Amino acid sequence: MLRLIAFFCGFVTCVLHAEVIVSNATVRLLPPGVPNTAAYFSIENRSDSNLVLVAASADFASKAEIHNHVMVNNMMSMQQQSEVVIGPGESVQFSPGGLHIMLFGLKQALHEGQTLTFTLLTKTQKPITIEASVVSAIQPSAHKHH
Ligand SMILES: [Cu+2]
Repeated sequence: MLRLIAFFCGFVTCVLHAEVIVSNATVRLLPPGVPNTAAYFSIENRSDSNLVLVAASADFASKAEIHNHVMVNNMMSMQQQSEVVIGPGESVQFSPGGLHIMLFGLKQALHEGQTLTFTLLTKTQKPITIEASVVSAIQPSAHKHH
């Protein structure tokens, strides 16, 4: 019985000590034939030290990069980020028009509602595995041909 209690305590402690919370993870579904897409999510750092994201990887794409949209000569363009720093207690949104995980060279066709897994690599902490669902970008209904 004691052993059972110890097991449960260990489990609860583990859950309470989750230091990085990722929510609303999605991968954008684009029309067939579009080779690249992007992933979005919110990430919260509940630890008491900086969380530094340095890279991303995904089995279903040939290359994954951390990108941000920046203004260059009055033009919006995307740039790879060498690191994204999330301070203790801070949350960062990866969302359309801002930070995102760029996924180059999809190796498979994606389907609405499918779950995909990708990984964020950090400077000092363990890699963060993220499960994201595939959702289509909101498109004007006039563009649908059914
Ligand atoms: Cu990008």
